[in-house]
Amino acid sequence: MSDDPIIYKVSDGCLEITLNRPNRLNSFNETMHKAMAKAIKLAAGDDIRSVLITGAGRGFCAGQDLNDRVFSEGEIPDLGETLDAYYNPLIKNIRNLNKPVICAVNGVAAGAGANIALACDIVLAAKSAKFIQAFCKIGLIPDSGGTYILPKLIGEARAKALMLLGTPIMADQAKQWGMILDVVDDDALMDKAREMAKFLATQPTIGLGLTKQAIQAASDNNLETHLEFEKQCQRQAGRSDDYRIGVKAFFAKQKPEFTGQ
Ligand code: T3D
Repeated sequence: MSDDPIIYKVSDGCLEITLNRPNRLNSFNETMHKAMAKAIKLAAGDDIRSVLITGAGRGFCAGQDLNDRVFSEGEIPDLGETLDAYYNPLIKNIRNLNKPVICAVNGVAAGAGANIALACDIVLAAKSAKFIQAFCKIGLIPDSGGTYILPKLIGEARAKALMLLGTPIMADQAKQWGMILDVVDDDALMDKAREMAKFLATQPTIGLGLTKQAIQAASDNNLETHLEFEKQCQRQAGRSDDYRIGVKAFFAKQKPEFTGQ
């Protein structure tokens, strides 16, 4: 396998991104952050209609590479800088991307690694995978959108317990709590994730992107505001080629051949 910290390939409209520092459980250093930013930028292209993120080796991602966080006596770091430069833009790019992002959690997902996975739209995990809000073990707070997204997924009580205790949660339990969509046998994970990503890449991309944005906006809106937002989204969806294609195919009793436009 390549030595690049991020490997990406495009096939059939799907961009597959692999975090690739397996000896460090795919934890992020600056080089990897920069490569990831480049890969995610590609996702915005018209030719990409779904994104799949996974990790190489036995882990998904162990968050920040702590080798870069060994400080000399008296040195006081500003971790806000890394969040500004890398983690926050990554989370915003995943959430703002107007197309579905699948995460295949192939192994342990810890610290920012867990929260990057949870920021994705559909999370599948290998049976052996676990999620750890490891931040409390080193005196930090959960970042990468964790304190925003996790309580929405599993409720405040469970989110607080995971984040204050740093207890690992296995994939099966994560599914049971509604944190992820599904658990797959380890050796079947990538086939299942790729199949889903390929399917999504054949679907009406504009409509799916707007659906994602509407769901994400819902909990911050009141009903009035949100109905208005849905109306604007529906207006936009109604102007897409895929809407016309979908309706035409319905009456012709044929499978629609969506173009993503
Ligand atoms: O700093 C900022 O800019 C702010 C942003 C912060 C975001 C964050 O993500 S902070 C949280 C950082 N991550 C962690 O605290 C997790 C640290 N890792 C672990 O707790 C454990 O490694 C795991 C629970 C993830 C997995 O445990 P296990 O027993 O399966 O594996 P291991 O033996 O601990 O790790 C395997 C190797 O990966 C090992 O290297 P070695 O001994 O074989 O040479 C280990 O040191 C390395 N590794 C794992 N995680 C990291 C790491 N190396 C650097 N940084 C890591 N985060």
